[in-house]
Amino acid sequence: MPEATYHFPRGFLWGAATAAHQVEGNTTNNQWWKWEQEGHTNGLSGLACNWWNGRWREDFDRAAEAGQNAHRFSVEWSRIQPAPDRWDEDALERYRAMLRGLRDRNMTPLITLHHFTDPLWVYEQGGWENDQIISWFERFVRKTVDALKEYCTLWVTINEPNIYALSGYVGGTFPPGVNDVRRAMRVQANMIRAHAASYRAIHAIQRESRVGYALHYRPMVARSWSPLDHLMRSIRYNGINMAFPSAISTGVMKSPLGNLAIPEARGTQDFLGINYYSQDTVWFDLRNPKELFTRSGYPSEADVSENRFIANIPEGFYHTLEWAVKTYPNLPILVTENGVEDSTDRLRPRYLAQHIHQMWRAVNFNWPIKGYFHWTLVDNFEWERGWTQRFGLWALDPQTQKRVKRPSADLYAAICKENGLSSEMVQTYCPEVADTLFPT
Ligand code: IFM
Repeated sequence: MPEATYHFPRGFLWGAATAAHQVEGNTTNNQWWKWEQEGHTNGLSGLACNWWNGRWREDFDRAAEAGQNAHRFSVEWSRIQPAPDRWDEDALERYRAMLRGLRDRNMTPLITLHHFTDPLWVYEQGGWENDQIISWFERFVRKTVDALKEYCTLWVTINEPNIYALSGYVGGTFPPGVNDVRRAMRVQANMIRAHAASYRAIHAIQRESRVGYALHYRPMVARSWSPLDHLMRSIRYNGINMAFPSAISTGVMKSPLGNLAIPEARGTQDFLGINYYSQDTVWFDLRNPKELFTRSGYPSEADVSENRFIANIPEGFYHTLEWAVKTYPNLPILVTENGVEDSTDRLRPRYLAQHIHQMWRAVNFNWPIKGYFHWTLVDNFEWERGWTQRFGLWALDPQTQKRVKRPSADLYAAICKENGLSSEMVQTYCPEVADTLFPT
């Protein structure tokens, strides 16, 4: 194997991504907490990583010592605005302290304003199906950005709006646990409108801000040559991926149920946030009307994670970045999430190295990829899957709050510190892919 290093451009952002409900603990005033108490999840978020009581400090230390120069976290709407007519200034002060904590550690913050959770008062009035959400959310965004603007210029308005809408209103695994494509599309339409309003609001408050959203993008291939499988692939691909991108490109939201004009959305992004985990194989399934007769899975030979939640398909990451750059030429791209569930760290080192390698290939075409945020720093609460999936560079025992470093944390630290991936790193942490990543 040749000795070599794949370097990234100077100033590249390397960090991890987290979300309030998954790390803070005791976020009792949102719909997810309620959903957990009703028994819909595999365990309870409880104290999570106990960040609300200050454990973010030691985790930020871990990240900084591991060479990370950026961090993405979300603020919890239900803490900042616990009731429609009440703002919690102490909550905002805690987020300011976290931002100062990042600044003290020379880490660039990226704040997500909505990451799957809604205050109960919003949920009880219909959540994102209620058209009033656009002004509710904009008001919350104004208040929050105004309070935090001293420390942050990078904003993600909404994380994975497609997953929020489809898991809550088609798959039924997220609250409110519904199966109705029409309602899912209404939710996405309101998310687009709220994103557009927030985009303008943030720019009005902070001229130098850079605002985007984080798209969970799923590249897809048809399972066979059959025209029906190809048709299903196209329906599913557009249904899952395209609502936001189409609205932002053209002002028209594309949906399997028809198109909807949302002209104010056009052009409302300064960067595209991409969350990539895996690629799906899609086929026609008469028994699945719930998902418009489409079904997806992974090939039987795929390199899958311990719960088969993710297949390690690094080329899919490259195709994702290629799609992004072709769809929005010259628009900066941030990889806002990428990672794998793996409690034993059997797969993660090669998953990480192979995905960084694909991102390096993309960067070499001068595609404007500006940073990478690994999901995630410390094991945290994985929504309906609870604690059964472990995405952390550090393992967490939620009972004792003890953190234990996984080997991948050292690999990622080496990558961040070098601003690149070397053959030596691969040889040390995942020699099984050395020949494919560094061919002779
Ligand atoms: O934990 C989630 C995150 O909240 C959103 N993107 C996918 C991650 C892994 O499941």
